[in-house]
Amino acid sequence: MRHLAKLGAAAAGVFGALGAVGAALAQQPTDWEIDFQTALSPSMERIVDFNFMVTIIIVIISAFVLGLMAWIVVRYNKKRNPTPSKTTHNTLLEVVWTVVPVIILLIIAVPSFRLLYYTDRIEEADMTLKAIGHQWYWSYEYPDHGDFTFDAIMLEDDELEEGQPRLLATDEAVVLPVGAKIRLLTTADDVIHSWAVPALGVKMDSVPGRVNETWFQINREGMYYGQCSELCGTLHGFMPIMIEAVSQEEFDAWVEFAREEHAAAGEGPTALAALDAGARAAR
Ligand SMILES: [Cu+2]
Repeated sequence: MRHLAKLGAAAAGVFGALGAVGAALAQQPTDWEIDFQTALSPSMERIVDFNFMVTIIIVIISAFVLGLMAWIVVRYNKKRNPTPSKTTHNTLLEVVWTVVPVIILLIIAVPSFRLLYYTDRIEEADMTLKAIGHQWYWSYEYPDHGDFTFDAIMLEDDELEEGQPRLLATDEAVVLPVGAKIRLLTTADDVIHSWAVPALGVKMDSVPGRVNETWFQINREGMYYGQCSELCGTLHGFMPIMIEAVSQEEFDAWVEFAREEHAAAGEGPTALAALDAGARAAR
Protein backbone atom coordinates (compact mmCIF):
# COMPACT_ATOMS: atom_id res chain seq x y z
CA MET A 1 0.00 0.00 0.00
CA ARG A 2 2.98 2.20 0.64
CA HIS A 3 3.77 2.73 -3.04
CA LEU A 4 0.16 3.69 -3.71
CA ALA A 5 0.47 6.49 -1.21
CA LYS A 6 3.60 7.64 -3.00
CA LEU A 7 1.42 8.08 -6.09
CA GLY A 8 -0.57 10.54 -4.04
CA ALA A 9 2.52 12.75 -3.71
CA ALA A 10 1.18 14.64 -6.73
CA ALA A 11 -1.88 15.47 -4.67
CA ALA A 12 0.33 16.76 -1.89
CA GLY A 13 1.92 19.06 -4.45
CA VAL A 14 -1.45 20.50 -5.47
CA PHE A 15 -2.17 21.35 -1.87
CA GLY A 16 1.36 22.49 -1.15
CA ALA A 17 0.23 26.05 -1.91
CA LEU A 18 -2.50 25.76 0.72
CA GLY A 19 0.08 24.34 3.08
CA ALA A 20 2.33 27.35 2.60
CA VAL A 21 -0.53 29.68 3.58
CA GLY A 22 -1.27 27.54 6.60
CA ALA A 23 2.37 27.42 7.66
CA ALA A 24 1.97 30.61 9.67
CA LEU A 25 -0.75 28.84 11.66
CA ALA A 26 1.06 25.55 11.97
CA GLN A 27 0.31 23.83 15.24
CA GLN A 28 3.50 21.99 16.07
CA PRO A 29 6.08 21.86 18.85
CA THR A 30 8.48 24.80 19.04
CA ASP A 31 11.92 25.03 20.64
CA TRP A 32 11.99 25.47 24.42
CA GLU A 33 8.25 25.13 24.69
CA ILE A 34 7.06 24.02 28.12
CA ASP A 35 3.33 24.67 27.95
CA PHE A 36 0.56 23.23 25.77
CA GLN A 37 0.32 24.08 22.12
CA THR A 38 -2.32 26.75 21.44
CA ALA A 39 -5.74 25.25 22.10
CA LEU A 40 -7.69 25.24 18.85
CA SER A 41 -10.64 22.98 19.54
CA PRO A 42 -13.45 23.28 22.11
CA SER A 43 -12.12 20.13 23.83
CA MET A 44 -8.57 21.45 24.10
CA GLU A 45 -9.82 24.85 25.38
CA ARG A 46 -11.61 23.03 28.18
CA ILE A 47 -8.59 20.82 28.86
CA VAL A 48 -6.38 23.91 29.21
CA ASP A 49 -8.92 25.58 31.53
CA PHE A 50 -9.11 22.44 33.65
CA ASN A 51 -5.32 22.20 33.76
CA PHE A 52 -5.20 25.84 34.91
CA MET A 53 -7.69 25.17 37.70
CA VAL A 54 -5.78 22.10 38.90
CA THR A 55 -2.49 24.02 38.71
CA ILE A 56 -3.91 26.73 41.00
CA ILE A 57 -5.00 24.06 43.50
CA ILE A 58 -1.57 22.41 43.34
CA VAL A 59 0.20 25.74 43.91
CA ILE A 60 -2.00 26.57 46.93
CA ILE A 61 -1.43 23.11 48.48
CA SER A 62 2.32 23.23 47.81
CA ALA A 63 2.63 26.75 49.26
CA PHE A 64 0.61 25.69 52.34
CA VAL A 65 2.74 22.59 52.98
CA LEU A 66 5.96 24.50 52.35
CA GLY A 67 4.80 27.24 54.75
CA LEU A 68 3.99 24.64 57.45
CA MET A 69 7.39 23.02 57.06
CA ALA A 70 9.17 26.38 57.20
CA TRP A 71 7.23 27.23 60.35
CA ILE A 72 8.20 23.90 61.96
CA VAL A 73 11.86 24.33 61.05
CA VAL A 74 12.02 27.91 62.36
CA ARG A 75 9.78 27.71 65.40
CA TYR A 76 10.34 24.14 66.63
CA ASN A 77 14.02 23.53 66.07
CA LYS A 78 16.27 22.21 68.86
CA LYS A 79 17.41 25.66 69.91
CA ARG A 80 14.06 27.41 70.12
CA ASN A 81 12.11 24.41 71.41
CA PRO A 82 14.46 22.36 73.62
CA THR A 83 11.71 20.31 75.35
CA PRO A 84 9.36 19.02 72.62
CA SER A 85 5.69 18.28 73.28
CA LYS A 86 4.80 14.56 73.69
CA THR A 87 1.39 14.99 71.97
CA THR A 88 0.53 12.09 69.63
CA HIS A 89 -3.16 12.49 68.78
CA ASN A 90 -5.52 15.32 68.03
CA THR A 91 -8.98 14.19 66.94
CA LEU A 92 -10.09 17.50 65.44
CA LEU A 93 -6.87 17.88 63.45
CA GLU A 94 -7.09 14.30 62.16
CA VAL A 95 -10.69 14.77 61.01
CA VAL A 96 -9.72 18.02 59.28
CA TRP A 97 -6.74 16.56 57.43
CA THR A 98 -8.92 13.71 56.19
CA VAL A 99 -12.01 15.70 55.24
CA VAL A 100 -10.30 18.67 53.59
CA PRO A 101 -8.40 16.52 51.02
CA VAL A 102 -11.65 14.66 50.25
CA ILE A 103 -13.35 17.99 49.56
CA ILE A 104 -10.44 19.07 47.36
CA LEU A 105 -10.64 15.80 45.40
CA LEU A 106 -14.39 16.29 44.91
CA ILE A 107 -13.79 19.84 43.67
CA ILE A 108 -11.39 18.36 41.09
CA ALA A 109 -13.51 15.29 40.26
CA VAL A 110 -16.70 17.11 39.26
CA PRO A 111 -15.24 19.23 36.40
CA SER A 112 -12.91 16.36 35.53
CA PHE A 113 -15.76 13.93 34.84
CA ARG A 114 -17.73 16.64 33.07
CA LEU A 115 -14.75 17.19 30.75
CA LEU A 116 -14.26 13.46 30.26
CA TYR A 117 -17.84 13.05 29.05
CA TYR A 118 -17.67 16.21 26.94
CA THR A 119 -14.65 14.92 25.00
CA ASP A 120 -15.90 11.33 24.91
CA ARG A 121 -18.23 11.34 21.93
CA ILE A 122 -20.66 13.55 20.05
CA GLU A 123 -24.32 12.77 19.43
CA GLU A 124 -24.74 14.79 16.24
CA ALA A 125 -21.55 14.74 14.19
CA ASP A 126 -21.29 16.63 10.89
CA MET A 127 -18.96 14.05 9.40
CA THR A 128 -16.91 10.99 10.20
CA LEU A 129 -13.19 10.41 9.74
CA LYS A 130 -11.64 6.99 10.13
CA ALA A 131 -7.96 6.74 11.05
CA ILE A 132 -6.33 3.32 10.79
CA GLY A 133 -2.90 2.74 12.31
CA HIS A 134 -0.39 0.53 10.54
CA GLN A 135 3.26 -0.27 11.22
CA TRP A 136 4.20 2.52 10.49
CA TYR A 137 1.86 4.97 8.88
CA TRP A 138 -1.76 6.08 9.12
CA SER A 139 -4.42 5.53 6.52
CA TYR A 140 -7.66 7.47 6.40
CA GLU A 141 -11.19 6.87 5.19
CA TYR A 142 -13.95 9.40 4.57
CA PRO A 143 -17.11 7.27 4.78
CA ASP A 144 -19.49 10.26 4.41
CA HIS A 145 -17.82 11.54 1.25
CA GLY A 146 -17.75 8.53 -1.04
CA ASP A 147 -15.64 6.32 1.22
CA PHE A 148 -12.35 7.10 -0.49
CA THR A 149 -9.20 6.12 1.36
CA PHE A 150 -5.53 7.05 1.30
CA ASP A 151 -2.30 6.50 3.23
CA ALA A 152 -0.30 9.27 4.85
CA ILE A 153 3.41 8.47 4.89
CA MET A 154 6.00 10.57 6.69
CA LEU A 155 8.15 12.73 4.42
CA GLU A 156 11.87 12.04 4.55
CA ASP A 157 14.16 14.99 5.18
CA ASP A 158 14.97 15.44 1.49
CA GLU A 159 11.27 15.42 0.57
CA LEU A 160 10.31 18.31 2.86
CA GLU A 161 9.03 21.47 1.30
CA GLU A 162 9.73 24.96 2.59
CA GLY A 163 8.19 25.41 6.03
CA GLN A 164 7.28 21.77 6.56
CA PRO A 165 8.38 20.42 9.94
CA ARG A 166 10.76 17.47 10.08
CA LEU A 167 9.28 14.15 11.31
CA LEU A 168 5.77 15.67 11.36
CA ALA A 169 4.86 16.25 7.72
CA THR A 170 3.26 13.53 5.61
CA ASP A 171 2.86 13.12 1.87
CA GLU A 172 -0.94 13.37 2.16
CA ALA A 173 -2.71 15.86 4.40
CA VAL A 174 -5.87 14.88 6.25
CA VAL A 175 -8.02 17.72 4.92
CA LEU A 176 -10.88 18.67 7.23
CA PRO A 177 -13.38 21.54 7.38
CA VAL A 178 -13.12 24.19 10.09
CA GLY A 179 -16.09 24.37 12.47
CA ALA A 180 -17.51 20.93 11.66
CA LYS A 181 -18.08 18.46 14.46
CA ILE A 182 -15.92 15.58 13.32
CA ARG A 183 -16.46 12.08 14.65
CA LEU A 184 -13.20 10.15 14.74
CA LEU A 185 -13.28 6.37 14.48
CA THR A 186 -9.94 4.73 14.91
CA THR A 187 -8.55 1.24 14.79
CA ALA A 188 -5.33 -0.54 13.78
CA ASP A 189 -4.52 -3.53 11.64
CA ASP A 190 -1.43 -4.83 13.44
CA VAL A 191 -0.54 -3.48 16.90
CA ILE A 192 -1.92 -0.75 19.17
CA HIS A 193 -1.30 2.78 17.94
CA SER A 194 -2.75 6.05 19.20
CA TRP A 195 -4.05 8.92 17.10
CA ALA A 196 -3.09 12.15 18.85
CA VAL A 197 -3.12 15.82 17.85
CA PRO A 198 -2.17 18.09 20.79
CA ALA A 199 -3.67 21.38 19.56
CA LEU A 200 -7.03 19.65 19.10
CA GLY A 201 -6.97 17.82 22.43
CA VAL A 202 -7.37 14.43 20.77
CA LYS A 203 -5.60 11.26 21.86
CA MET A 204 -7.36 8.00 21.18
CA ASP A 205 -5.90 4.50 21.18
CA SER A 206 -6.17 2.61 17.90
CA VAL A 207 -6.64 -1.00 18.88
CA PRO A 208 -6.67 -3.96 16.45
CA GLY A 209 -10.09 -5.63 16.32
CA ARG A 210 -11.84 -2.74 17.98
CA VAL A 211 -13.12 0.66 16.85
CA ASN A 212 -12.66 3.54 19.27
CA GLU A 213 -14.62 6.75 18.96
CA THR A 214 -14.01 10.35 19.91
CA TRP A 215 -14.68 13.72 18.31
CA PHE A 216 -13.19 17.13 17.71
CA GLN A 217 -13.91 20.45 16.10
CA ILE A 218 -11.21 22.65 14.57
CA ASN A 219 -11.49 26.36 15.40
CA ARG A 220 -9.11 27.84 12.85
CA GLU A 221 -7.70 27.14 9.41
CA GLY A 222 -4.11 25.95 9.29
CA MET A 223 -1.87 22.95 9.61
CA TYR A 224 -2.11 20.72 12.66
CA TYR A 225 0.53 18.16 13.51
CA GLY A 226 0.38 15.13 15.75
CA GLN A 227 2.06 11.78 16.25
CA CYS A 228 1.30 8.20 17.06
CA SER A 229 1.27 8.17 20.86
CA GLU A 230 1.39 4.49 21.69
CA LEU A 231 4.70 2.62 21.40
CA CYS A 232 4.06 0.47 18.37
CA GLY A 233 7.44 -0.69 17.12
CA THR A 234 10.76 0.50 15.77
CA LEU A 235 9.29 3.23 13.57
CA HIS A 236 6.77 4.43 16.15
CA GLY A 237 8.28 7.91 16.05
CA PHE A 238 7.92 8.11 12.29
CA MET A 239 4.18 7.90 11.68
CA PRO A 240 3.07 11.51 12.15
CA ILE A 241 -0.36 13.01 11.62
CA MET A 242 -0.78 16.07 9.43
CA ILE A 243 -4.15 17.79 9.28
CA GLU A 244 -4.97 20.64 6.97
CA ALA A 245 -7.97 22.57 8.24
CA VAL A 246 -9.72 24.55 5.51
CA SER A 247 -13.03 26.32 4.93
CA GLN A 248 -16.09 24.22 4.08
CA GLU A 249 -15.90 25.38 0.43
CA GLU A 250 -12.26 24.37 0.10
CA PHE A 251 -13.04 21.08 1.79
CA ASP A 252 -15.88 20.35 -0.64
CA ALA A 253 -13.55 21.11 -3.54
CA TRP A 254 -10.89 18.83 -2.06
CA VAL A 255 -13.42 16.01 -1.64
CA GLU A 256 -14.22 16.22 -5.35
CA PHE A 257 -10.52 16.01 -6.13
CA ALA A 258 -9.76 13.31 -3.55
CA ARG A 259 -12.60 11.05 -4.71
CA GLU A 260 -11.11 11.05 -8.19
CA GLU A 261 -7.52 10.81 -7.06
CA HIS A 262 -7.88 8.07 -4.51
CA ALA A 263 -10.45 6.11 -6.48
CA ALA A 264 -8.04 6.23 -9.43
CA ALA A 265 -5.25 4.95 -7.20
CA GLY A 266 -7.24 1.68 -7.09
CA GLU A 267 -7.06 1.15 -3.36
CA GLY A 268 -7.98 -2.35 -2.33
CA PRO A 269 -10.47 -3.20 0.40
CA THR A 270 -10.26 -0.72 3.24
CA ALA A 271 -8.43 -1.66 6.40
CA LEU A 272 -11.71 -1.78 8.33
CA ALA A 273 -13.20 -4.10 5.72
CA ALA A 274 -10.05 -6.22 5.82
CA LEU A 275 -10.35 -6.31 9.57
CA ASP A 276 -13.93 -7.55 9.23
CA ALA A 277 -12.88 -10.19 6.74
CA GLY A 278 -10.03 -11.25 9.00
CA ALA A 279 -12.35 -11.56 11.97
CA ARG A 280 -14.80 -13.62 9.92
CA ALA A 281 -12.05 -15.90 8.68
CA ALA A 282 -10.84 -16.44 12.22
CA ARG A 283 -14.27 -17.63 13.32
CU1 LIG B 1 2.00 3.71 16.01
